[in-house]
Amino acid sequence: MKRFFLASLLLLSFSLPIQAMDIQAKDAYVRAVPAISEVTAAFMQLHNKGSQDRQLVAANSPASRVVELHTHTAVDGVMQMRQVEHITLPAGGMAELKPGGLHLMLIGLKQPLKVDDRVQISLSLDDGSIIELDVPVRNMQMMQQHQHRH
Ligand SMILES: [Cu+2]
Repeated sequence: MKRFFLASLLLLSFSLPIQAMDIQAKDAYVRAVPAISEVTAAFMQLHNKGSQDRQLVAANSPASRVVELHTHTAVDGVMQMRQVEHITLPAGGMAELKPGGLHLMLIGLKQPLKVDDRVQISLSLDDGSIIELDVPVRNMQMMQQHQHRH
């Protein structure tokens, strides 16, 4: 019995990091906002290289009071933000968090975020694993102008 218990512990300690490594965040950034703003949004692609669907169930950041999972939906033809319980990361696919769609909402910013600041964001998944991200602050307007030039 004791041996079985130890074997289970070993399995657990090996399986958690492996599952977390299946999820990779790419092109993550936080939108720079005017100093008076107390909210901003974070965007990224979350790739799931695993064979099982994963759910992003929560997010936290020391930069804000709370982080909510949000999406945009059209209500009577007007796009509105809505909080969602989780964001599905399909097996072998990805969830794209982008302007006008899914995003992380940082609410109650503790200090102004300037371009090139770094924001720590941790993502909690439904299997109990946590992904720590170090995300740069970007100026969205500048990025759009940059894209037009090419
Ligand atoms: Cu939002």
